[in-house]
Parts: sequence; structure tokens; C-alpha cells
Amino acid sequence: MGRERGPVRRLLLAIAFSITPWSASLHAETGYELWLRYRRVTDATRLAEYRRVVARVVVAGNSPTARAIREELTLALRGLLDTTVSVGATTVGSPGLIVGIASSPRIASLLPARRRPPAGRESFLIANVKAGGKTVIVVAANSDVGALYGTFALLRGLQMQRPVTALESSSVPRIRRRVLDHWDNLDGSVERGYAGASLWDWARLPETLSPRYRDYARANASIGINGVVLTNVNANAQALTPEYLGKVAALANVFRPYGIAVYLTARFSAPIELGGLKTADPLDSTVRAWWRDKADEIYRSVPDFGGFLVKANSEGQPGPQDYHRTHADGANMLADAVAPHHGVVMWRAFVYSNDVPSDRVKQAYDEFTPLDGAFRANVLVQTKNGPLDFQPREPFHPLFGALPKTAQMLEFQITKEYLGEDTHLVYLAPLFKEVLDADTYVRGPGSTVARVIDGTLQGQRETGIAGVANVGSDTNWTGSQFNQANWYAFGRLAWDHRLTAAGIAEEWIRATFTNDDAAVRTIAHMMLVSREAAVNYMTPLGLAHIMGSNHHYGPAPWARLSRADWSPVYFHRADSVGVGFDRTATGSNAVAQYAPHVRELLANRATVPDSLLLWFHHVGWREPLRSGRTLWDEIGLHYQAGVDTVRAMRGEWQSVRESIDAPRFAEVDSFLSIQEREARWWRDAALEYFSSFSQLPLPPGVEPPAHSLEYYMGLRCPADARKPRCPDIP
Ligand code: GCW
Repeated sequence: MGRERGPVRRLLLAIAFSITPWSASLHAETGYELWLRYRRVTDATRLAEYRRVVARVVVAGNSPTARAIREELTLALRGLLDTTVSVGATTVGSPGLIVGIASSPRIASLLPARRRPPAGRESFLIANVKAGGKTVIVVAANSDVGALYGTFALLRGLQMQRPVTALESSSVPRIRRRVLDHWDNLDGSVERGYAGASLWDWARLPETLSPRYRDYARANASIGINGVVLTNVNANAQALTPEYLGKVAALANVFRPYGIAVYLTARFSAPIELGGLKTADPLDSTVRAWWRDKADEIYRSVPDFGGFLVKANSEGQPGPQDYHRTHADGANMLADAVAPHHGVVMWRAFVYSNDVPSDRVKQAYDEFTPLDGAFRANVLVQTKNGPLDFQPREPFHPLFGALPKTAQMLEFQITKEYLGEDTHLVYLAPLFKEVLDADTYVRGPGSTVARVIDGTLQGQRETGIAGVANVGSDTNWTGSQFNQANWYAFGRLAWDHRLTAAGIAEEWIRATFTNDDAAVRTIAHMMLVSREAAVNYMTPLGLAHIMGSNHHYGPAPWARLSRADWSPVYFHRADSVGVGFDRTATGSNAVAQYAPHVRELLANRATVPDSLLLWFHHVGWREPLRSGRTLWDEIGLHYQAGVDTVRAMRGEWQSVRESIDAPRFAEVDSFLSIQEREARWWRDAALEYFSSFSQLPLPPGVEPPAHSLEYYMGLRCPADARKPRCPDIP
């Protein structure tokens, strides 16, 4: 019977769906639409106001970008205003919204003389003016792509249901290259990707262009991302063959109207692998000629190609050091190849070697500071936010500010390799902000990482920021609904690092989920506490790198690997006395890499923040911290606080049920229950392990671990790169 019920039920469902009004089926809430969801404005007064003002829209011009703006406005206004709005290159009657180039006669005649968009190709102005006694919203820019950014800013205002008078703004990006780095392999897999296979369907390109390519470009443009590295930094030279370059060109053509340039990773040994040369020595003239020819070939198919991203002499990747040359020699060779075409080279500083008997977190600084001033003007040294590897919390990387004569890019990881991958709700804007706002003190107080990166501190003209993408072919793009917020937050902060984590969360929630004020407040609260919760249940008080090996999922503070500096035990250094890595002068002296003020702050037990304590100090289990409680008690209470926060988040999510559509509500709800279970797993495994050193009882308020240390050590997570899970964690 059960067998017969299935098809009958499916048939009934099919009938039910076929009679569902088109608008409802169009609005099935999968998360696919991201923050470009454009639902009808819920505030009746506002809806009436918008309908009154924005009845007719003119977007001048016929460039592909102008057409993209018209398409976006047609879609968005139909959804938001729930009525048909005429959107055209011209209009009969006077428009209520006009988008175009500020210097065009039509827009210039509307704008008062003083009101112009700020200088720059990407900047824009949104102004309300009166024409014929009626309000007209003008989106003015210096280029079509600026007009596109202005349009998305306007739509953001409408999605937030701001009064028309509050839509006025003007904006200019603070960082020039705002790039997503895809760690996508040519076989469709994504390194550290938790959202399904790669978006790029190489086998079907260039002929078949998935509609997702355009939706991906729209999403990026809406938050100001203007560059995409298509391929993994663990690079495959095949991406540079004529066959693949044709595919790359097809993607570039889709992205171009949205202001997005493509970049590729360059495998340093490509001249050998593809060109049949005997060497890839960057000072060898045949090698240099090979790269020049390759660059010329790329630019013939992709005239606005952005340039190369390179991981060299790191984790087994080939590089200039194979030929006893420096990173600067390698980067400059590629920079010379792309310079005639105005391309750049983004050269990663994520390097460490097993042969160097030094603290791993010191190696990038040691290798790169002697090269300051040696890089070409079109090289950006791309440095991860912290000196280790995208941990839940790290101090800022000491290279920021330490290369005054070098353009430096900041690399964040949007994909949550170390932060619960797809399921855990961890909003990363607080992490991004913590780094951007960190003060390097290299030119006195106020020398923030953000000012190093935006070029204002040390006078850099080339500026950039990269985020390792969390996007894949899952319907919801990012593996979970809330991971979308991290893509969004990265883009918004790349455009303007002064925005706040709370402000960005609010925008995202209103566009993505609901405009109900109480629900917005609750969800924003969940998001804003989530990163500290993850730090607490994974690596509190400056602990780092104690996760499971390879898949990097779940706790394994006991692990010892073939390389010392891959091993959790190397990083936490627990013993019978205490725990933590002494990076002061009595230890590895990594603190010496920071400017004097920061160095002293971190080296001194009295001034180092608790949040970085065990990163810089080996602290006795019984030593009192600021709170007056012992280190051991604080460790226990922090782990417990992490679990408690996740529990509270589950309750908060329940309280917004009425405001959220059923499918997305249920998905988030189920992921939060996974997160709570795994937060307990982290807490219990870590406390069992560390108590084997401290030999101390857990303080009151900390729940006793559910299982023995042996139990946690014996768990084997399936090492499925996409979703390692330990299903039998209680
Ligand atoms: O965090 C580590 C990852 C590697 C990655 C590497 C890097 C692309 O575990 O998967 O390789 O960083 O940033 O190069």
C-alpha cells in the first residue's frame, strides 16, 4: 500500500502545483533569490509613496550595462511595488526615476550645479529633485557601471522601506579591487566549498551559459564586487590552455555588463607543463617570453582580464624559490607580462615551510618584509587576515603596515572552513570588522588595517580586498541561508569598510527574510552574537588550530600530524603547567613583528586582551585572569557560554517563526540543532582533553562532558570533503 500511495500523492501534489497562481510558485522560498528577493513592500504608506513617485522610469543608453539596469529595475519594481512600472530608455510623460550619466544633458539639467556624483568610475549620487512640481529621483554616475551600483543602492533603500526623502546618498568605493576568490577546480570540485559543486560548468562552456552565471553577477554587482578569480589557488595549468581560455571568455562576457572582471590563478610551472620548457625560472628569458605571449593570448580573448592570482612555494605549489629566486622575482615576471594590458598580479603571502625551524605564524613576515620595495607597481601582495590560517579568531597579520612600499591586499575567507562549514550559523561581519578596525600603530594611533588596505595610510594607489567565495551550485548558493549573509557582508565592507556589522545585518535581513521590525531585531541579535559563540565553543581565549585534521571539522586537540606545524598539539602546547603558545621574547618572539605599541600590549600579561591570551602566552592552569577566576575555570566557562549562546539562538529563531516562510524556517531550525549538538561536541571533547593536563574539576555552571576522552578521540568523521559529519555525536 505504501508503495501505491507514493505516486498518487505525487500526482496530487503535481495537480496542486499546477493550479498554484504563478506568482506563488515564482516565490517558492528556496533562498535562490538571495537578497534580491524584491517582495511587495509591506508598509502601506511607503508602498503608496513609492507607487506615486516611481510610476515611470527612464534609464538612458543602450549599452549592455544600461540594459542590465533596466532589467533589474523591471524585475525589482514589479516585485516591490506589485504593479507594472514602465521602464524604458525613453518614456512618454515625465519619469519619477531617472538613471544615467551625470554629464548627460537630461540629468545635468535636473541636478543643481553643485550636486554631482563623487569622482570615479564606480561612484554614484542618488538625489531627489523637483521637476514640474513633482518629485523625481535621480541616480547619477560617471559611468554606466556607477549607475548600476547606484541603482542597486536605491533598490536597497526600497527593500528597507525607507521614505523617499531618506533615499538620497552618494557613495564611492574605498577599495579599488573587490574580488571573490573561487577555490574551484576544473573537475567541478571546490576546495573548502560546502555549497555543492562549482558554479562553472567547464564541460558545457563556452556554448552553454547557465542562467546562474548572470544571477551570480547580479548578486555580486548589487554589493559592489568587481572581480572574480575563477580558479583555485592550488592551480591547474590547464586553465591557461586555449580551450579553457575560450570558456573563460564566455564567462567574462556574461559578467562584463555587471562591472565584473575575471582573473585566473597562474600555476608557476605552467611554462614547463604547457609550454614544454625545461624550466620555470622567472629570470630565464624563454620563460619570461612564454608568460608574455600567454598574457597577450589571454587579453585577445578577454580584453579586460584582471590579472593573475598566485600561490607560490606554499603547501607544495611550485614557485620562484624552486630556482633560488625570490617572491618578488616571480611576481615581477608575471607583472611585466600583464602590465602592457593594465593587468595586475595578486601574489599571496600565505607561505610557510617545514624546513624553517621557526614559529609558523612568523614566516610570511620574515619572507616578505625584506622584499618591500622590490615589487612592481602592478603587484599586490595578498595577505590573509591573520598570520595562521582563517581561524575563528587570530590577531591581525603583522604584515599589514609592515610593507609601506608595497600594495597590499587583504584576504578573508567567506567559506567557513574553520567555522562550522555549511550548517553553523556564524555571521562573519564582526570578524571582518575586528580585523579592518585593528590598529597596527605603524604610523601612530589610527593606523588601522583598513587604512593600510585602502591605501590612505601609506599612499598606495593599487588597492584590493579578496574573499574566498562560499558559493556553489546548491540552490541556495552558499549551503545555508545564513551563509548568504557572509557573502553579502564581505561585498558591503569591501565597498565601504566603515559600515557596521549591525547595519549590514539589518539590510540583509530586511532584503532576505522579513521587514517585521521585531523579527529583524531578533535575527540581527542572533547574527551578531554568533561569531563570539563559535569562538567560545571552538577556540576560546586565543586558542587556535585544534580542529580535526584534513577536513577541519570538529575538535581534535590531541592530533599529531606528520608536520609539527599542522598539528593541534603544536599550537596549544598544553602540559601539566598550563596551556598556550609563548610568542613573547621568552618564546618564539612573534610579538616582535608588530609595531612597538602593539608588541608591548600583546607581550604583557597585564595588557594582552583575554581574547588573544593563549595565542601569545603559555598560562598556568591556576593563574587568575582579569575576572579573578583561574584560567582553567575561564576556559570551562567560555566553552559553556558558547553552547549556551547557541541554545539561546535556537529559542530566538523559534520566536520569529511567524515572520519566516516555512521552508527556510525549517532549514535554519534544523541547522541550529546540528550546531547545538556540535557545540556540545566541541566543548566536551576539548574540556575532557585539557582536563587530562590540568587535572582540575570543571567549575560550577559547566555541564559535565557526555563521554570520555577516548570516546571523542575514537570518533571517525567520514572525510567527505563536502560534508564531514560525525553522525553518532550525541
Ligand atoms: O586554509 C588552508 C586550506 C587549504 C588552502 C590553503 C590556502 C587552497 O586548508 O585548502 O588551499 O589554506 O589558503 O592556500
